[in-house]
Amino acid sequence: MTKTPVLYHCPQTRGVTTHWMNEELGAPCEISLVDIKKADHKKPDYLKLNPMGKIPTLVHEGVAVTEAAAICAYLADAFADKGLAPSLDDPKRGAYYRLMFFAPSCIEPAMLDKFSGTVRENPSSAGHGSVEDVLGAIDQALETGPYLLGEKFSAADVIFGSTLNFALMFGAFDKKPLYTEYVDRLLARPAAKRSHEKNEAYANDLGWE
Ligand SMILES: N[C@@H](CCC(=O)N[C@@H](CS)C(=O)NCC(=O)O)C(=O)O
Repeated sequence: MTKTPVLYHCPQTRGVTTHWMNEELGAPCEISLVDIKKADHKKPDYLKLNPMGKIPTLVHEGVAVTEAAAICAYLADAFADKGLAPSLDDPKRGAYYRLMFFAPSCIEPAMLDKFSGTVRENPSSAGHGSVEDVLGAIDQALETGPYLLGEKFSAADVIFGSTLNFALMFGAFDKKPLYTEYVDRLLARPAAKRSHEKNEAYANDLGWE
């Protein structure tokens, strides 16, 4: 690892997920605040890094990584000594990838369907199927615990847990104990608490109410 990675971040956005990941790793990234309320994320220099004009973005060794799940996966591998990703020869690597990418591919669109009241006429043609199928798969992923891969916390929990937390916070999914106990376990982690405190300070620094 030569250069310091820069995490372009804004409080109260999905950037909070990657900020928490950074804290889990001992905060190796420099944080560059992007004020979404001033539309900094739509300025030409930022759009060169993230053509979607979305938060978060990571830049490392001159390469931009976008998409919160990709950033978490990238950081877990870049700082592999921190043990947040199973090693390449660990059989758990498959479950790790599956659950990490299940969050943006399936949990997030199911959450948005619930918000918008969208009922898919043909769930077979939707990548996430139906909300019921997604909830069933979440139940199965959480039934062993305490973390997705069992006893060991991983970057997959950061993405999966953050996405589930958003869905619960915004009332998309029922707050059943299987979900709330898992999310509470994650939010009680020292790194998640530190991230929360720092994000409150960032919002203050940006002059947000
Ligand atoms: N698929 C992206 C989604 C990122 C995203 O939607 N970020 C929101 C904040 S939560 C954003 O930047 N919205 C600003 C906009 O689209 O103008 C990811 O997972 O990183």
